Amino acid sequence: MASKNIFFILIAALLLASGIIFLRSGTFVLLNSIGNASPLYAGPDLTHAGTTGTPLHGFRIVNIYPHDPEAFTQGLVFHKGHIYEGTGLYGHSTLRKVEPATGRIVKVHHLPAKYFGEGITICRNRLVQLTWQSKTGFIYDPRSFRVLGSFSYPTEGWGITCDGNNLIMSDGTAILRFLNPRTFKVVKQVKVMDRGKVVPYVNELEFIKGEIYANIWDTRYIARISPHTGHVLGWIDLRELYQYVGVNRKADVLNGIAYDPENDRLFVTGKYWPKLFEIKILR
Ligand SMILES: [Ca+2]
Repeated sequence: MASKNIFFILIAALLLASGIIFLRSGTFVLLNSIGNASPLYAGPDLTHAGTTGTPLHGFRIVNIYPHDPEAFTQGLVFHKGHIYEGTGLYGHSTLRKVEPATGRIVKVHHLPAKYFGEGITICRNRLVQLTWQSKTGFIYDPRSFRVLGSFSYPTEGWGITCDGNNLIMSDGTAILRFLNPRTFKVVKQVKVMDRGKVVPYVNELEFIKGEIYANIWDTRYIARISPHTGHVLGWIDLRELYQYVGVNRKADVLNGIAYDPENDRLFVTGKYWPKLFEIKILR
């Protein structure tokens, strides 16, 4: 009887040991695969910023406006007195027209649940909205939000803006592609670099006075980028904005840049942020 018990204890111990070995090897594989993945971008190298490095800009808050805290902001544009906003997530993606001063949504279009909405822009009186991994962009009448058509692209879709002639889109890498707004063919591309270092995760975009302003995903900085070379001309440090967003909320990263050229007003917000900020860049 005793030998039978010892036999079962041995079997149990063997099963336990092999289970532990299996789990450990599984964990090892998991850790190893994460370890081998390309490291996340840690943000701009500001070692020499403001001295010999890329210029670093502060900012001043001009106005604080309400923003829908349920908006997972992926695209932001100012057009004829209104903010146009694209939001993301499957089943929640929208295109909306918003009153800047109140945050009131005056028009909304819901994307089909299979699309994850991304950047938006208005180019030659056509509103364009990208989707994240569906390789599909939608074209709308900016007044009625009527879908006028769609186009496809071979990459992910992240941010989009318009330089007056071409669409400029980001895809999560350091590459910015310039597309003909009628044919959607790539006419040029640049790689975003900061003093020889690649800047990946280029996200929401805005073309402002001959430069491309870009949120760099998961950082609290906006890059000023030359559309000619892709070089970073300056970093805007928006870390201080986070204190106005609230610490106990689900507020996510800074994302969303819009510009009112007539009144030289710059607006920024973030995913699930309860505020839209009008700011001035300090130079
Ligand atoms: Ca924008």
